[in-house]
Amino acid sequence: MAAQRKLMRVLAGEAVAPPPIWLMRQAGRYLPEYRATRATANGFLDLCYTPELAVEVTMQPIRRFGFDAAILFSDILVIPDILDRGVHFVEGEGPRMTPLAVEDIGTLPRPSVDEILAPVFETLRRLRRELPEETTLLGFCGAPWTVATYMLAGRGTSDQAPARLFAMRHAAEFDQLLALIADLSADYLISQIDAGADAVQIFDSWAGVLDETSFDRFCVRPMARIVEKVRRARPGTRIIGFAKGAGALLEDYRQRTGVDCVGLDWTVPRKLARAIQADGAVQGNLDPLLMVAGGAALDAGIDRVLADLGEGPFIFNLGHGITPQADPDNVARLVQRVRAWGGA
Ligand code: 1CP
Repeated sequence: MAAQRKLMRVLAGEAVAPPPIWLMRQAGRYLPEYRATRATANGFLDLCYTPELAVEVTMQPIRRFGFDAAILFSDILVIPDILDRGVHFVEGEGPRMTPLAVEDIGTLPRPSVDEILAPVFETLRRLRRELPEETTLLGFCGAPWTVATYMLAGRGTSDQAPARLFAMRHAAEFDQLLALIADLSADYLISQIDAGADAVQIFDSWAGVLDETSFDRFCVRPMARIVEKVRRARPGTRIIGFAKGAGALLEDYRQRTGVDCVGLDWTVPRKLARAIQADGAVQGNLDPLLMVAGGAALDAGIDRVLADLGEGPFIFNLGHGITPQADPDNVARLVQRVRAWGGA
């Protein structure tokens, strides 16, 4: 059955009309039912580590909109959490943790992902039982560069200067950190596949702050390392790579990393998007703010993305996560319009 799911067919390189659709961050604060469940949890990480609650919030957007994929409810920062970095989420501000110093790198623990993240795998097993047969179940993790930016700064920043400076000053230790995160992330994804994920997405949300050489060293190579490790352990695993802001560097991203599908943020020009699609699946590209604006601007944006990318192997998605200000009615309108599309 898994191979026939619409989204899985696209990941195998098939063009499907209308394209399958899901949204990054589809479970989240723009949904009143999410806010209600969130209020019953003892903090954000409790929501991620309590299978009953994580299953509920993962299912909410599926029930409401009937997306073609559900994405495990968790966060990319569970990896720093199991590395004992003191991860916590400050209401209205975002994630915080103890900033990593150069002398900490050699002393980081080597946790067994399988044991320590057992509740996450239980969430996936329950989800596969609850989801409609035709719905793809996606697992995910953060890419090493993006996870490292949070570990080094201890929080989100606008330009990731702390991580970039660290990489300039301590190249050997930085490579060591990326390799550690890559290996843990590969183990994490392998266990997600074993627990029922059909495919996985790797989020490199901060790829866009790097020059070409650093992008190659910090994003492409660690991504290739994860892909290689996962495929060696679980041959045929389908992987989506999302390197936000990478622009022209996305041109040969599929070949250099080995991912099946290339995520496109909303700034990727259509000419480049189509060139990337010439040799395989792409996903994304709609400006997430259209989910706030709605109306004619939303319709025009949807139609443009479908006209440009709908004919090749394509997964409809936003160019980044949906924001808390998005209107759920606009999401319903989006799904309806994409499903009504009959091809160009
Ligand atoms: O209090 C809350 O409800 C917190 C909001 C929230 C949510 C709903 C956070 C904190 N994480 C999540 C869930 C989440 N995070 C998912 C769940 C599944 C889904 O998509 O529905 C996923 C895939 C993520 C991934 C994630 N977390 C990324 C990569 C994708 C992206 O948006 O770029 C990143 C960078 C994070 C870190 C993070 N976690 C939370 C916040 C607010 C942030 C960003 C912080 C920052 O940079 O300042």
